[in-house]
Amino acid sequence: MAHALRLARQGLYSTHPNPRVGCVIVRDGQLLGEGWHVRAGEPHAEVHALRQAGEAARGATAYVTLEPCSHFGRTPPCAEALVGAGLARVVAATLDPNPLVAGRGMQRLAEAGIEVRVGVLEEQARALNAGFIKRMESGLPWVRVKLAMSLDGRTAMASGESQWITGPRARAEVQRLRARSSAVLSGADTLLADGARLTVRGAELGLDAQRTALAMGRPPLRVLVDGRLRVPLDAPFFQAGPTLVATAQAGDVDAYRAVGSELLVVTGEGGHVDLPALLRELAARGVNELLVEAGPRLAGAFAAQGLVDEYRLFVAAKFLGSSARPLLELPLERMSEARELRIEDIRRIGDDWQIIARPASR
Ligand code: AOF
Ligand code: ZN
Repeated sequence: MAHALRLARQGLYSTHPNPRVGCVIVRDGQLLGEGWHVRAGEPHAEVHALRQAGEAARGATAYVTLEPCSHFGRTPPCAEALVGAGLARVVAATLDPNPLVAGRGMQRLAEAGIEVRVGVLEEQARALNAGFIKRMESGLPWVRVKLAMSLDGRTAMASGESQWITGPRARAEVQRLRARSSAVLSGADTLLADGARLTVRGAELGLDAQRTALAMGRPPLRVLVDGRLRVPLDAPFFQAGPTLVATAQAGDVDAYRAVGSELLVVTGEGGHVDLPALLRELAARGVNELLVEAGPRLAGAFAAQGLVDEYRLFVAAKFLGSSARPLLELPLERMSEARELRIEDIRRIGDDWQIIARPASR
């Protein structure tokens, strides 16, 4: 199963909106076939592994990182393929939360007399597809908020000057975070301040040629939250390809369409963009993982509304001083209001540090 998980991770940048899945077929300690799901519309992991194993699959064991599917989607059901190939045993890391499957895959296998087991390296398997699982279970994407700050918790000088707080290695990591996401989101403040495009740039990913090609073949949807439509249509963001603009007021739909952009009106309280409604809409469009790369106000709004699943905090070893801007606009008065986080990982990236943290409540 550990090997099947390694295979599944090959699809990190390309399977959207599908989950990343790997499969190996084994008999008497011998590897007979292996495969991973590359992209939606193409064969599932099991199909690749079965093709490789051929007749040898009869009586063998399949390890799959996700319950084999039982439905006709873009491809036929893997459970049937496994039954047809005569597998003796199928071990799945975790069940498929897709309501079209949800246990029916394992059930079909068991009914055909195959020995089944679920729950091997389940935690790792679920972590790899946290976005897909959350979308299937709650109709919302996995929201990952990227923030970059100095050791004294500042993000930009008072002037707004903010680029290059962290070094090239950390920026490459952010590129990979973009590339694995179904969508990347920012706000009008950020785009107006630094002309961000939110694109994935192959040369900056730091990946091998195969993975770079997979990542570039499926660029994330770029989303702008612009409540009052302040970002002009000649901004670099719009020049870099199709986008989705979420706004709180009616606008010139045709003008946005002319630059390859879709205008989505989602008005919430106080004339702001209704972030939960936007998240539901993104999930409905198949967004599993959403990367939020916003300034203190928008990132603060995501935090204040309890919409964040994961923080990626890049910390640069420098002080920006007391007149620089804070990381999040989150006006809290008392210690009792403090937002508790649980740190999952801290690692050095070049001269910077990356902290992965989750709200303690999740
Ligand atoms: C598997 N093995 O490798 C994957 C599965 O439209 P389709 O046919 O690609 O089906 C997509 C659904 O199939 C997806 O939502 C998820 O439930 C499952 N993904 N299942 O047996 C795989 N990628
Ligand atoms: Zn399948």
